[in-house]
Amino acid sequence: MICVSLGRARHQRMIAEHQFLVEQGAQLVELRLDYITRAVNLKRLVGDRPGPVVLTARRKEDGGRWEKSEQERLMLLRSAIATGVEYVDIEADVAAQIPRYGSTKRIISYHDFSGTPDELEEIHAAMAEEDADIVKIATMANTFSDNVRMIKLVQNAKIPTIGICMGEMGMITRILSNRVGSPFTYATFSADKKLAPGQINWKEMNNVYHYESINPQTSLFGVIADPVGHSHSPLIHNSAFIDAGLNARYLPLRVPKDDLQTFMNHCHSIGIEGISITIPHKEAALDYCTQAEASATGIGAINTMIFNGEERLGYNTDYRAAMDCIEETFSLQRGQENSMQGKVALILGAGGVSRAIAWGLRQRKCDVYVSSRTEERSQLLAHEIGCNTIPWDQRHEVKAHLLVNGTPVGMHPNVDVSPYNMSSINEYMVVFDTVYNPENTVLIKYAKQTGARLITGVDMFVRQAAYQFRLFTGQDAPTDLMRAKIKQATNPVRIN
Ligand code: SKM
Repeated sequence: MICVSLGRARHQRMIAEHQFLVEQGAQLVELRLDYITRAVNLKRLVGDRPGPVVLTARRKEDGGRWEKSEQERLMLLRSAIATGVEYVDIEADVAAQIPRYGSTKRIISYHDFSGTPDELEEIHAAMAEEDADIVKIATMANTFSDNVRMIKLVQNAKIPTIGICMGEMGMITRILSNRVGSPFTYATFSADKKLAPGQINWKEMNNVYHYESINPQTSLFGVIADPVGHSHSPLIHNSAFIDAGLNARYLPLRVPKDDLQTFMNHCHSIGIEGISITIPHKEAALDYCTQAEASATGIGAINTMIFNGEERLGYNTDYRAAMDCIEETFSLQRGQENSMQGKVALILGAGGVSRAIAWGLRQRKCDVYVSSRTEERSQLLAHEIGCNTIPWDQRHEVKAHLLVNGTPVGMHPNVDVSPYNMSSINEYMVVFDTVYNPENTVLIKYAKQTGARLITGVDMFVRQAAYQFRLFTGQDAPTDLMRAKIKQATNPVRIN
């Protein structure tokens, strides 16, 4: 079950949104009384409620907005119980002052906005002693292992427990609540109204993650990145899993650069079977592979890892996807050696994706120039892969058949910039922008205006994800659906 948190300043708005949520199918709604700016009128708020509620009035130190006295707050919680609401959320340190009464269930809660304490089990045990029907612990995740500790706590608890790690890093604990045996999870009503850090929108929980049907048998995959919120991989992989009728889910896994080792140590213990890998981990992740395909070793980076017992298998589906796009656009035979001989490519950027494309083009005997704003990075890439470099301010001087943007220039939210001038693009060129959000970058617009042939980031993104889907599931991906989903998400609807 999902409990949708609602916090509005006015009774009328709270009541209306509660009604709306119930009409939309919400089974449980948390009314945050601390958001109401006037005196709380419980009779008005819940007297004629459309569905079950959790009532709470959160103090400032617990991330709430309660401004009045503590005495008034405790009175309000006692009154909430007296009105017979389904649940009241009471912080562990005041639980003894609020007696059980009637059929109202007690959620005994604990919040820590700075971290996940070492003594999690002891805190949980003390909370369970407070006449709890449900224990709820919400702490900030600072490393991936905080999620793992929280998940284990919930799985081993003798009393119904909701264990949530807050922040982007803790999102998986919210999505996996059902799987690990929590009575419910929390989600926000609208994306712009997050009542706790890392809270996921209710619609997204249903439409992207299909929360209600996640269970202990669900296979888990995900994307590791830092940050991870911008990634559309969860959207397209989850759509594909659901379309294929698979009991599998794909999670956003925020893993900071220096937390990769911790992630690798623990991901198996929570059942993750395979991952996509993006910035900043593509190069470092290769070192964790027990085996990697030859192209991945040649490139020096992977974007996919499959966990198979003790084995960690590395793949680079960016490379395969980019080469498919290029070979198709130049009408070349797939995988043929020398197929790009006599052609010149200019690659902007020297990160993971540029590396994969440069390597693939060199295999096909293309004459490759790499240009990066950080000269040392392009020098290193050129040295390792065997290609040329050109200083960033001279990039327009290369007469290229193929221009590739492997930089994030033009990516959301800085969508008004291009890494290359329109005056240097001509109709005989192929312009390949690896940025997929938005699809229609300024560079792609320039290419369209000049009549150049195009490869967009969406073309490549869908193909690399389709290869990943095959590695994850052994089945062919529903590519049309994946393309439709990503296009919907990255091409804003124009209202005339
Ligand atoms: O190579 C891909 C990766 O598989 C996923 C991704 C994303 O989720 O944004 C981007 C690319 O790096």
